[in-house]
Amino acid sequence: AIDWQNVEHVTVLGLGKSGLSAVRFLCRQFASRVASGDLIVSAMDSRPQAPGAAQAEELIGANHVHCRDWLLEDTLAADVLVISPGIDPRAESIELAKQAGVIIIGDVELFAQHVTKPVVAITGSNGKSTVTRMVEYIAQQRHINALAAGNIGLPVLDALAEAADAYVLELSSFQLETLESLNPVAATVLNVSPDHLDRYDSVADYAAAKQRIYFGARKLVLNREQSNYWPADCQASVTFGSSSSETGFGLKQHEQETWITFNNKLLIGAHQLAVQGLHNLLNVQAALALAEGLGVSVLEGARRIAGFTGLPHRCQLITERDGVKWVNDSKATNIGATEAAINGMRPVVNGRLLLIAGGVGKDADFGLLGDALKQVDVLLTIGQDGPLIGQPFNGSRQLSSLAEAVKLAASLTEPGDMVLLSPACASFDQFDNFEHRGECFSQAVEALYEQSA
Ligand code: UMA
Ligand code: ADP
Repeated sequence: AIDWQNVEHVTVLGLGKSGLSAVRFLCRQFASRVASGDLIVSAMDSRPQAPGAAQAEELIGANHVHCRDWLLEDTLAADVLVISPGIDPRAESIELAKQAGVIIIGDVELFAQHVTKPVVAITGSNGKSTVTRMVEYIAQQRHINALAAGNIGLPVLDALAEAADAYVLELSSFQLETLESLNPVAATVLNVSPDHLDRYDSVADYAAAKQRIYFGARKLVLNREQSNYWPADCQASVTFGSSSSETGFGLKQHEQETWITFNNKLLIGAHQLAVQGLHNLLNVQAALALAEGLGVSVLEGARRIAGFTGLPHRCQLITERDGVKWVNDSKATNIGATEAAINGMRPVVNGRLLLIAGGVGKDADFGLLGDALKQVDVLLTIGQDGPLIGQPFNGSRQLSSLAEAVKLAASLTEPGDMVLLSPACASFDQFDNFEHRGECFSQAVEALYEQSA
């Protein structure tokens, strides 16, 4: 842990959500030292109009907030650099400062060094937010005041200031890169599929960042289908997966229904759950295993999770009109998520499956989507990398906007069909974020039916 007595100057890099929460935390934790000038807190952001600059100025003074690119002299002037997840620690000015003895830390490691309540930690390429909310839900149903935080939206250092019995953290690979001392009561890497290859050299590097979540974990929740990503020591572990299994969580067919099993005994049937798709059965398994780390037995957790209805923008049924289902899976920002959506949805479509995909591909190899696309009948693409997705598909169409794609889809549908927005891409070429993209989709669908009404 940092010996704060010997720290005179800490600089927060990035003034988005995490950076601002770090400034707030430092001002709260070291109030008297900051007030007396004994500890200097400064902050920088390379955007001229950083979102958190005004609030940071109120907290630490305008003379300590700088909105410009940082230089080596800036990073070397600090004893501690608190870097935002969106900032790559391998940047030269940060790497050289580290070599010179400056401590490089992220907001989650700062949280870890100060938290006193149990923490459940969740990472993975897909399903993080869903499983985080599931664990929070199970715990809250049991009157444990659990608070979800991290990549899901509430910065962990802001969560620390709120009353909670336990924290359920969604952690991105970026946040894990600088994490060492979280020591969670339970932790999982849900799955690894290629993502963020614009920041990592290889999938192995990306997976290695994710595996840091297991440091000091009391209970490891492991995906049986990806044992290549298990840590070297996994004694205190429980596994989950889609196969049947003597121990841990599995799946089994029973009276024409798919059931989740625990230690090979039927636990809860897919028909008893409000969430849809095979991927959500795996999410439920992981959530039950993690909630046990907070003292909720598997049997009780299974009873509680039945009422969990899922999150917006994740395989969410928007409307069913004239026998056509419109499904918003805007949160699918990588290939793995879109694959899961296609595999999860195909069995529940009687007619044809129309897919709308595309956006910013983050250097992904879309050839990997080929097998899943075989289950798609009509492919409409949008955005910067739409053509890359459409290339191998016979007769795909690239549209200039999501609204145009919705219109064309509507003209092609027949009763029994499903139109699925599952982009396999980030959204920022045409939208503010994935929520904005999902809302635009819903609005475009609503507009269709308003016109025809
Ligand atoms: N910045 C610089 N220089 C850089 C890069 C960024 O100055 O080289 C500045 C930007 O100008 C901006 C600030 O840093 O003002 C943004 O920081 P950030 O990108 O680290 O984002 P935050 O606003 O702090 O939000 C972060 C997470 N974002 C990222 O990891 C990119 C949020 O996850 C998270 O909810 C939030 O912390 C609270 O913990 C979002 C995300 O997109 C949802 N995550 C990625 C994902 O899920 O795929 C990892
Ligand atoms: P994350 O927080 O990791 O992005 P979300 O729960 O928000 O995960 O879901 C993101 C996308 O991944 C959605 O499109 C969702 O349908 C899909 N998804 C959810 N769980 C899984 C899973 N276990 N495996 C693959 N895809 C999943």
